[in-house]
Amino acid sequence: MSPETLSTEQLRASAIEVLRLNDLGTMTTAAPNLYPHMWSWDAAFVAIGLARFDVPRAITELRTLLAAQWTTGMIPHIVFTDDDTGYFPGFERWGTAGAAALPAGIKSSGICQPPVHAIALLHILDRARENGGSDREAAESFLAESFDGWLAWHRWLATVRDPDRVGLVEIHHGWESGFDNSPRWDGPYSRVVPGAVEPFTRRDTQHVTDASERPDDEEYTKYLWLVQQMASVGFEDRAVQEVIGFRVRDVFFSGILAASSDVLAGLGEELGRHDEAAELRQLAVRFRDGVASTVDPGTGLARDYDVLAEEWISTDTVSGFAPLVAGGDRILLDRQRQLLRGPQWMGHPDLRFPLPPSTSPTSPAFRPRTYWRGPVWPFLNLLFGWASMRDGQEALSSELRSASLEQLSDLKFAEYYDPLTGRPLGSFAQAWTAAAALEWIG
Ligand code: 2M8
Repeated sequence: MSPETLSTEQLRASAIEVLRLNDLGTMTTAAPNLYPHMWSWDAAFVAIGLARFDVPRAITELRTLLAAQWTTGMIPHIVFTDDDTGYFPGFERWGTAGAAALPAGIKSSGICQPPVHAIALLHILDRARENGGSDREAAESFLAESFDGWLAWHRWLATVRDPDRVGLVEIHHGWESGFDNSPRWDGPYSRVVPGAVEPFTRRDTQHVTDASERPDDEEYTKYLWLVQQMASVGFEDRAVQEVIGFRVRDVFFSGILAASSDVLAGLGEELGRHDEAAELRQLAVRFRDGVASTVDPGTGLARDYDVLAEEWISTDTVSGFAPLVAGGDRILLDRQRQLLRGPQWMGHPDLRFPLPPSTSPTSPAFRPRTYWRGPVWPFLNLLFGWASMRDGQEALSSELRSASLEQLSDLKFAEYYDPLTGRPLGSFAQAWTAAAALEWIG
């Protein structure tokens, strides 16, 4: 259906229906079949969407996630529901049951995902304050109740995952980046040599039209080997760093930590937590500088760093725009915006919609239908839109908004889209895609 014939109200109603469909009461599944559990950064985007029509439910989403926080401060990347049969690897296979830092009664994975949560909390507060009354009261009391949890999360990332204080977050699995099989990780994964991995049966390939949209079995073997390595030391932070075969400084994760730390600092100031707010502002500066330090002067894109191979990772992927998320230096950001709108990215002549693909169509690594190797991810566009508004770049935000609304008017709420044909791919009724639609509608 074209956007002319589809009313905003229809799009909104369908997006709400998707969030209701995925709602298990106190958590939202990332997708009905492919992802029947709660994912950390999905939950944050879901909360942004929920806040557009149900502030108390949005608060519940973040509260559920925070209840799974490990005693170290880490927020796990998956919080499992009791029905553990639909997804692989489930709780049993993760082997986190024996981890000393897992809170009692919680079933979770043993790794994390990018910290978009403070940004979600800010959205909830903004909506609640517009609504006033009990929404406002609930959101403000949730802020007071949860601030220390988010603070512990940011502190854990800044210490355990940046021990050398370089302003870049170290990850130990492609899943931690959220960009699972991006060309960013081809180099590091090529050096992961799996030992004996227990036999496994995947479930993900049953829920997509074409299995080649997903990572292959060889990739999965490496993913599971890394999980086994972590489990072998009980997911203890220091020991994991010693044994793990994948250590990468993730620039996009770091950009999110910078942006989110600034937001959390602002919320801390509201609560009169001035020392903690000052600490968070310093973190924001450290990670913003860290991100800026990775920019390749030739390409203008930010880069990841492979700690074990001691080398920069240069790929034409959307993570190269981490400075736009982190904020900061005007000259750098102006140059990045120009690049983003240029012919390698949003301005590429073959694109169905002018939206950034996960890998540039001009890159030899570009695969238009394969997961994180080329498709457009709607939730990422929302993140870039938010950062643009924060930096007073209304024109860019509005370009992203109108193209996104057009893309999402197919009402499939797909996990990702083919950038060239606009075809919806991966899971349909994906929760964070519906949430992005709701937030774009406003
Ligand atoms: C995808 O990742 C999971 C593993 O965490 C998977 O493929 O099984 C990624 O797109 C990730 O970014 C996302 O959070 C998750 C749920 O939507 O799916």
